[in-house]
Amino acid sequence: MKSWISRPVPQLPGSMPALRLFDTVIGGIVTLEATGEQSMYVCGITPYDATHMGHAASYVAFDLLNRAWRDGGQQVSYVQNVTDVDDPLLERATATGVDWRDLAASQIELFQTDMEALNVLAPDHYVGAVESVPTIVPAIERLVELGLAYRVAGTGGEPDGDVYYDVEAAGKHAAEATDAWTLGAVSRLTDAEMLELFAERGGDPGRAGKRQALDPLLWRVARAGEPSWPGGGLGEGRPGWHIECTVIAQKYLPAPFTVQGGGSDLIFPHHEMGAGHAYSLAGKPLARHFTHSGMVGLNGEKMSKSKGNLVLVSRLRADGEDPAAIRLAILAHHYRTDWSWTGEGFAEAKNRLRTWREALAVAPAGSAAALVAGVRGALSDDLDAPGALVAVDEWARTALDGGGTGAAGDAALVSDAVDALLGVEL
Ligand code: 5CA
Ligand code: ZN
Repeated sequence: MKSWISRPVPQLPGSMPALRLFDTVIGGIVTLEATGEQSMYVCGITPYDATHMGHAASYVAFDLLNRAWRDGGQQVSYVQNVTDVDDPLLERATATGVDWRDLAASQIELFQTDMEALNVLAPDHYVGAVESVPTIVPAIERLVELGLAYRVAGTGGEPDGDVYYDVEAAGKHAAEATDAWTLGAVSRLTDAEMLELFAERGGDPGRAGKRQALDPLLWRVARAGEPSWPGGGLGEGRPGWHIECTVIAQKYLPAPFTVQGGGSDLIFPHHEMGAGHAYSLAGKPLARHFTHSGMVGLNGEKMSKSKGNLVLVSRLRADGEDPAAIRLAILAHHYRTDWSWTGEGFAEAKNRLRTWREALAVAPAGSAAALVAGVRGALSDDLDAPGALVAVDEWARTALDGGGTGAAGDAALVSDAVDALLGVEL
């Protein structure tokens, strides 16, 4: 599928120090090896309510990583999916009387326009679930052949043939190797915690005929009124959610790739199961590191369509707000914290942007190099954007207090650094 267009990234003199990043799997900070080539898969939207501030925050978080890597001289391969067929999308389409394809297409378009406005660098491959069905089917067939997936007989009006991943068999199959996946390897949750989250997040622990309650769906055979695609030996149907991301990542990225990213609500079951599927298919871990961004609410409440409290990037843009200010409002929160969008927070971001722009006109001679080092230092420390903003704030205060006439070279370097590293155009 077509991706969006990235704006050019200014080249800066010098480079980013070694990057330290929080890894969910080990529950601590790791130093990323600067091998010269990095690869990242960030879970994309399910296109029915794009782009709310939670979505935006997750893509801005991983955009910081992308920019930090590039500044450190690393080549980055970046892949993002779009879950353009899944239950929530179909349910929303039915509820609103819109064709699911039109709903998906309109929300993907809106999302891409928002990403461009927010200066989020585009992935090299932007890949839909629907276009990936021909690659997903053989992967599921392979899991069945390996004895790690099984068909469930239909009961209670369900048709025969839905295919599930056998988490227990998969864990045993992999158990000899030290880097093997077993259930809980990524999320480090207890069985009780996993069960609760599985039910909340699209799993079906009570489905009759499953071997384990936590076995996730791989293939849903066709139902009347639902879209379906040819599934070879699996029969007509559509793919489950976790296998979608696994297969797309394996097709376009090395194994293992460097970082699997997404919001913290994806740790379980999505990234847990994806890691399992990948190990079963390739005999190698999916990714070296798993990193997750925090959840965004509105005025202290979880942002959700049902509560009617979504803050949409497109709505703010339509109101004439500057996307650079939206991006700054997001960057004021460390990517791993949960936070709330507030009017005051947005007002602060707009003030900050104004101050920075005013300061550029009076940039003190010789001030830029230290500012660039300060921003790099903060970002290399687990993408500490709030720390980077403070560094620019301090530079701006000094500039404005100095009352000088401004040094063009320093103004240009500060402006380039804020653009290249933070994605904010002054
Ligand atoms: N299509 C799947 C991923 S394969 C999906 O989760 N789509 S989504 O549209 O629900 O979310 C897209 C991304 O935004 C995910 O990384 C998710 O974790 C993140 N996200 C969703 N809601 C929020 C929120 N309220 N705050 C922060 N991040 C969020
Ligand atoms: Zn995903």
